[in-house]
Amino acid sequence: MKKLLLSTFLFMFAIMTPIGFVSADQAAAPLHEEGFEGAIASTLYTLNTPYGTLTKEANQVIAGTGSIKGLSARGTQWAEYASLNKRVQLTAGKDYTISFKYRILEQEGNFFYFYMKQQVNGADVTSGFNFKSGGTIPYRAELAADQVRLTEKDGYWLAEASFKAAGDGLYNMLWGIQDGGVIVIDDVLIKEGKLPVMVNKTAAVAIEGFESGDLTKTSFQALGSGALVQQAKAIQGKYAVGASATVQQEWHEFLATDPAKLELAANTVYTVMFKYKVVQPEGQDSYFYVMAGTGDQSKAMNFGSSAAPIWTNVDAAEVADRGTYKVAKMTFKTGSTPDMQVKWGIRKGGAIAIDDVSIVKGKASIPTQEGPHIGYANVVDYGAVPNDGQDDTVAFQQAIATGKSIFVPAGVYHIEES
Ligand SMILES: [Ca+2]
Ligand SMILES: [Ca+2]
Repeated sequence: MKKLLLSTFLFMFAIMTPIGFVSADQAAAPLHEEGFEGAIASTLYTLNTPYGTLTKEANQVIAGTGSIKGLSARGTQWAEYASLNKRVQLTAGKDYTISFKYRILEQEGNFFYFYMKQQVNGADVTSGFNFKSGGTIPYRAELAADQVRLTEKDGYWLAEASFKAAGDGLYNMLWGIQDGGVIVIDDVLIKEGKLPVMVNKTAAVAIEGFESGDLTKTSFQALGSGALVQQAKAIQGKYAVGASATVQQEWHEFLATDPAKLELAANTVYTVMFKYKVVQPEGQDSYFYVMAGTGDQSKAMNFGSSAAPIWTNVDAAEVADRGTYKVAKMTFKTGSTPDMQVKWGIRKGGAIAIDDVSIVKGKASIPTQEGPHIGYANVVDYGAVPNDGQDDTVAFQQAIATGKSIFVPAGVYHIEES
């Protein structure tokens, strides 16, 4: 069985956003699975009167034809509506993950909760978490932050928690409501293994040098006159993206992130950095620009032949001169619109080439030293291939051996413990 070495790597990722990291450990057969499609007596669950019922109402059910519904009034402190009482055997020292779907039908007075209880050496060991509308977890017991995850899905939320069984035995697992609220839960699943560490697989793009010679293989799309250019116009390597516009073209966009491959989260700080070469200088009242977002929420920087931004509405925009080309960066916070793109354009004439584009979460400065990947070891450069189902362990080890910070482009990687 494949395991993820992620805990070893996490500190290295600390300065970069870990991206696209998904465990390969998905194959284990569930220990327990319940979708509440039949009578409750046919399940291992106990519903506690008056809080728990089996609902078959189509507008309440999450999946299939039945879900469990928990309902309690304001002022009721600990309303345990459902339990899975000592029916699932767990083994001491093993990691398990429990997941269930839920939908809140009426907002909590205080919180909803899920807890596990077990006797270890005669003492109760309790672990679990409280959760609220909007996916917040006000309290966790005996579970680290990365062991509990609430993810919004289409029409419901998925709760996942992983834990190490403190002792052999049959656990008591229970679901409840604190101070009123109405909730439905469904599709409870318990399986061996830790919660895979998973972040938005398109949260950022590694440094893109366009060296595949195929824009469709990147997280970018060409607009207008934008196209891959070669050789003389390339800044680093063989390819760059080039574009030109006439003085009559006021806002000529030529490159954008592909929203199908790269999604910028709302209200999040990102830094976009890229190299550029002015092929035909901008004229008077003319400039090149990079922008994120639209309308009132857009963040932009205008740049050109000078080694400083021409104009910007962000605090952290920079241009550095590297002789034959320049490096520009803009740190910006996205607005409340979740589908933001980063776009490059030309206003009123000029020609430009863009290369080595990176978009990462958080702040970053233009490095003082130049290198093909500006101080980062990109695992892809060491042979890791995302999304191919093959083992990437050696590539990661080699990238780590460089002593540089590790950069992980979007995708799924498989790493085996040795
Ligand atoms: Ca169901
Ligand atoms: Ca290049």
